[in-house]
Amino acid sequence: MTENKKVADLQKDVKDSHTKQHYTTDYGIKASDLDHWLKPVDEKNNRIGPHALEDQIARERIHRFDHERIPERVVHARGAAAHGTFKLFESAEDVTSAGVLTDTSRTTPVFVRFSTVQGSRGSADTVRDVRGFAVKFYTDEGNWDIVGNDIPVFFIQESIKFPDLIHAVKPEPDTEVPQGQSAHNNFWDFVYLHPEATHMFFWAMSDRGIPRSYRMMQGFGVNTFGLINAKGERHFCKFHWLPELGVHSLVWDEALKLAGQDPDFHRKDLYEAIDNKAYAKWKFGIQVIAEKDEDKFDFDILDATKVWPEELVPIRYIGEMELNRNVDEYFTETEQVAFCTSHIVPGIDFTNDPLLQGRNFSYFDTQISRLGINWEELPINRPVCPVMNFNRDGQGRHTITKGKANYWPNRFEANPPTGPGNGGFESYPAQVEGMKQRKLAPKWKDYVSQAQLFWNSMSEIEKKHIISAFSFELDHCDDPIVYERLVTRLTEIDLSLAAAVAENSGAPTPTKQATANPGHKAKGLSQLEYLPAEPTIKSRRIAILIADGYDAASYDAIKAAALAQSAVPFTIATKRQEVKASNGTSSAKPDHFLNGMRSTMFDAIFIPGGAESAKTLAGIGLAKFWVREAFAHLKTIAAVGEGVKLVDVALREAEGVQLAAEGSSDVVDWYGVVTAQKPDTGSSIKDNVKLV
Ligand code: HDD
Repeated sequence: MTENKKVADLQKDVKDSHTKQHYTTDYGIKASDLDHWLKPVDEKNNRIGPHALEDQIARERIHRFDHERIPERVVHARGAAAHGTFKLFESAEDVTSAGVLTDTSRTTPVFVRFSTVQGSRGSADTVRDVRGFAVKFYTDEGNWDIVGNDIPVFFIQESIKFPDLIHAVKPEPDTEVPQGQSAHNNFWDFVYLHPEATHMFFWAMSDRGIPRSYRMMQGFGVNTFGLINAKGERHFCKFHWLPELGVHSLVWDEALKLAGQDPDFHRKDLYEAIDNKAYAKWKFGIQVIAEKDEDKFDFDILDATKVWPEELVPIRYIGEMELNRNVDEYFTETEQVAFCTSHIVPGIDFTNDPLLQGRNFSYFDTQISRLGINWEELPINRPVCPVMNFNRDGQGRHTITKGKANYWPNRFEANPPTGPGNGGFESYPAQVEGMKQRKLAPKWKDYVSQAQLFWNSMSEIEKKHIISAFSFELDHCDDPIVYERLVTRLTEIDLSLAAAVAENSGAPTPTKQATANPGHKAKGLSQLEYLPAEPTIKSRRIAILIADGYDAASYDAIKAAALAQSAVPFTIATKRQEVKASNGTSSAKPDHFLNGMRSTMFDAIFIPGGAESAKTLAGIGLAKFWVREAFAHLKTIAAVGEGVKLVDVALREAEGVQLAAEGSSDVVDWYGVVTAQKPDTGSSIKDNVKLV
């Protein structure tokens, strides 16, 4: 860990709060009392008087507290972050001169912040939304930020529309509803009125919108950057992150429940994995297009609403990132980190991607209102390479710079720019043509082809999930013009999809495919293609359900087996006090008691043997519900010996509920078990029970 230059740099500022050092005020005097405001006290008569304004210690504490909040990010307010390292295993020197992408001996520190987009800082993690995936590389040549998402395309082509997009998706202005969701009139109204959003909203309605973990998401730089090599040649480039653990999602019922049961599910998952040394890893890839090939595609390669299909432009994986250190303090690191698309290093350049051009303005600007003009001096933001410039003054300036040279040119020839060809940043001398106008070129008009490509490339179960997601979202829109028009947009992609969504959302059933769908498919769009190279349970959470009288042998065995494969076993019992095993000698200290957790928080459930334990659990409604709910969410449930009894009773009763409810599906839905569909068949719990 010490090889991480950024972590070493931050340690200079880290204080330990767990010391016996006496409390001091901000100006350094030791305080003798922190519990009372200075005031007249007449102890004899039991009387106290008003606060003395004089108490500088009490005033300082209140003043500071009053100003603790800063504006949250206007988007991506809710996030979690970690430190790590980036290593290159193959030099990309044929296309770039950037040290971070050519020097395979380097270990470059990174700081990565994942986020949701819509919700405020206190919103839930598991909502349906796009996830931010922002990486800051602290390179030897300065900071480089890839401010990306878990979805490779964007809603709009022109950055001027960003305020409208965000106003439309954020809670509506009159009621400030809904929080953390796009399921409302304004969002669907806006995206209908901006057809270019179609491709991205298909991605957002797919399982990509409800990831199982930040560690199980792909990342994409989205915009088109330029790579410049030592010969001065330019290639167009898109950046990719591929998770070692594969791409996995929650099922919608789980996501909904977790939003209430454990709103911090994703951030805890990240911290827990790193604490357990199950370090998350991603491969880093580039897609490059030579300048001469710029016009060879049906779409404009600067259009952020389009992917570059891998069949046409293969991804070259050249590096690996590992997240291996949790933050010491949320605010100073995760909240104060500030990413800018304009942070690039020599060897990388911008292109005329219009969205990127606007972003380059916006990020720098927003940091000033969040953090003040000297935000790049904050510990988490400052580079690990030397910084020397003519910046002076401004609120919260930290650096003390000696001497008189605060301008260029100066008579001291102090801090000169490098001049051309000496490793300083040089913009690529690109040819610029065209009349100055407020428009895009004709090639940018096709919004249907790639949305169709995405839909066609989905597996059957992914298609079902997309239909459910559209149906859920539009069900939350109560203005008929919104859901009716959106269904007409869907007829441009696929009629059967549009008809299914119409039925669920209340729109008239469409009968005509509005735009021919030639049925093209592409590699890399279905997330089912991204399973881990080797099947793994690393970092997966396994709940072991026990009560007094459990079988120590099977309990110990599963725990040891889980730990051996770097999974995380949790003992869940009828109480949190010591639980006694059937052998009369062993016992277990549970991590949680049954009602403190829910099956949604785990990836698998194991029930060890032990007649008394199984009997107790089988008699507890909540224990049975755990099994049923996990079963309905298609989780692995394993039981040995008498532990099978709990599974048997839970699932037989579930079938009983289903049968008893024949003709009255309300009752079934009330149990919440039928709504979750088995991903590979879409069958209900009743069918699943028969499979057992
Ligand atoms: Fe953005 C934050 C990703 C378009 C303006 N954006 C922000 C973050 C991510 C993205 C991951 C959070 C960074 C963090 O963790 O601090 N944004 C994207 C992607 C886009 C995109 C992948 C499309 C390619 N964004 C976009 C546009 C604009 C912005 C077109 C404005 C013109 N984004 C911002 C912002 C934010 C931001 C307002 C809010 C907080 C911040 O920048 O630091 O400036």
